[in-house]
Amino acid sequence: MVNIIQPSIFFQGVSLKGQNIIEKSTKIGDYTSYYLDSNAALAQKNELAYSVQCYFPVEAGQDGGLFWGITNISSGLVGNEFIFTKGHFHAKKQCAEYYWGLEGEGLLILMKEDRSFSVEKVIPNSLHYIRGDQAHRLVNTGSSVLRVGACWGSDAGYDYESIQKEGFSCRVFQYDGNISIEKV
Ligand code: PAN
Ligand code: ZN
Repeated sequence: MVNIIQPSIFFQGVSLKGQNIIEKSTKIGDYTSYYLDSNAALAQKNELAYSVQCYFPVEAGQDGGLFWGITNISSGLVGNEFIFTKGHFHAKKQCAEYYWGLEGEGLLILMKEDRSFSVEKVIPNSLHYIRGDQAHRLVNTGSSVLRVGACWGSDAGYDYESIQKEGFSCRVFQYDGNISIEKV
């Protein structure tokens, strides 16, 4: 008799449910200094900025494994700046990642170490290949939650430090109802 293993992880709409799904929430107050208007960020410190549901089937750092996640970014502004993820480089610069749009609308900022950047529109069913040498940040420019799927190597690791210190060379604002993408 072959024992058929029943699936233990399911999509519920655009959410991931099941065994071993880890959820992590980040409030605006967890990264106030990342926003241009850090005082506005402080005033909104208790607001949820984004949550991530992750599936880590192997240990972090293990060569050749894959991690999977869904990021849910709140809609809204901090001052005039749209809410975004912290963003990071991968510790291993050869490790790429896929993002894809599930719900809502936003922008993916991709920045190389020389601070040159490109901006991709994220919409439902859009697929985004992030090269290993590109820092990546999602910005919710829409009026509802932006949900984005991700798949990356378990050995990729994270380098948040350079973004924390230097920031991204591109910021996205709203002025008079218009989206303004600015080089900084
Ligand atoms: C994603 C990100 C997720 C949250 O799973 O970790 O969107 O963004 P920050 O990690 O920048 O806070 C990913 O890119 N993993 O590699
Ligand atoms: Zn990543």
